[in-house]
This record gives sequence, C-alpha cells and structure tokens, in this order.
Amino acid sequence: LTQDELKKIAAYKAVEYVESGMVLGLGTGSTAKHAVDRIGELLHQGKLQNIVGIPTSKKTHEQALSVGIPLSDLDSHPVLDLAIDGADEVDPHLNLVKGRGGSLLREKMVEGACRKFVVIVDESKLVKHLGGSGLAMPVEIVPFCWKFTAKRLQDLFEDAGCVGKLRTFGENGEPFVTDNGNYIVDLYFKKDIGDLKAASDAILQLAGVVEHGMFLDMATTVIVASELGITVKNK
Ligand code: DER
Repeated sequence: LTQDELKKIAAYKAVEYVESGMVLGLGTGSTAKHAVDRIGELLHQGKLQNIVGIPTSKKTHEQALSVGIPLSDLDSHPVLDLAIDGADEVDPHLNLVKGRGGSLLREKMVEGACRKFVVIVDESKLVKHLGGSGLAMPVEIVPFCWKFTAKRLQDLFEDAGCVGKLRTFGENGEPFVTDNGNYIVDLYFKKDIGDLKAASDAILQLAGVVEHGMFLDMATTVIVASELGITVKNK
C-alpha cells in the first residue's frame, strides 16, 4: 500500500464517525483531503444529509465547496460535533504536532471548538516524543520584527539546541504568509524539549507569537493506518 492509500484508509474510517445533521470541522492537508472528498461523496449519494462544514483553511474551503459540502464558520457555530484532521506527529499520549502545511491557527481554533477531534494518520507520523524527530515545530508569528521574535523563540529552547528558521516559499525565498497574513518560524530541536505544557506556555507568553503547532490534550481519537491494518487509539 502506498502512503497515500494508507492516508485514504484512515480518512475513510474517520468519516464513519460522521452522522447526518453534524457540524464538522474540516481539516487541512493530504490526509484530511481524503476525508473531505469522502464526506462530499456521501452527501452526493444521499447517505449523509444536513452536514455543515467549518473549514480550517482557505484551501479546504475551496475543496469543500467543490465537493458540495455546505459551509459555515465559528461565528455561526461556536461548538462543533466533530473535527477530522491529519497531524505531522502523534505521541503516545495523543499529543500532536501540526502546522507543517501552514494552517495551524485556524485548525487549532476549529478543533478546539469540537466535542470530538478525530486525527487521521499513516503510521509514519507516530513518534515517542514531539519535536524529537528533527522535523519542524511550526510557530505562527506576526510579520512585524519577525527576526526579533524568531530569536526569542530560539533562545527559549537553547538547552534543546533549538534553531528557528523563517518559513519561505518559491526560489526567491519569499516569506510564507499564512491565511491570516502572518509568518511561520519553524523550530528544529536537537534534543527532547521535555515538558510540553511548559514549552507551550513559554512560547505563547512571547508578544509577537500568534500560536504554535503543539496540539496538547486535544485529540479524542487517533486513527492509524498501516500495512497491518487500522488501529484506533482513544483518549
Ligand atoms: O499542516 C497541518 O496542520 C496538516 O494537517 C498536517 O498536520 C498533516 O498534513 P498531511 O496529512 O498532509 O501529512
């Protein structure tokens, strides 16, 4: 099975949790894409009715429109029944790293407003410790004096050998701009960052920081697809 087939299997399993009449948080990324497509397909087949989708990015907004999912927003629906989204890393306590696709702020707002948050991953996303895989820990920051904020973020985790890099795109290295008009600094750690809650609090206390990609104690279910089949981990 290819990685994309595993993502699709996990996504389709998550959509089994969707019932007619639900208000859904629609995730962003290559795994969540399959869930959005599947919800649209079931609506088209009449197997699901009266679904309202709250997208977690402009990209998902467009995709959901294209597959016929009626859309709304958090102002109209401050509490949602269920969100389905991918993750970049999942630790044994179901804590997540998200945001390598750049949508972490809207994802965290939407998924934080849901009664249930079902995470869909292929097995490659499972880690022992968050931030330990040497991959990016995204932090959304305001563009104003971003170097100042990036340096303060890096200094917070000096002991963990942290390096912060402004996320850019294209060959001329333009800063990546999020749906909310902000920048992203990706933090790379050489060592384990230890207490995640303390790390989260320290990051959020910095003026200039908007949000970070650690989703702590938010997932209620994680669906993992592997060659051996599907594993469902509940909080
Ligand atoms: O960027 C994001 O937050 C995505 O949801 C990410 O966490 C998962 O993206 P993937 O399903 O394409 O790996």
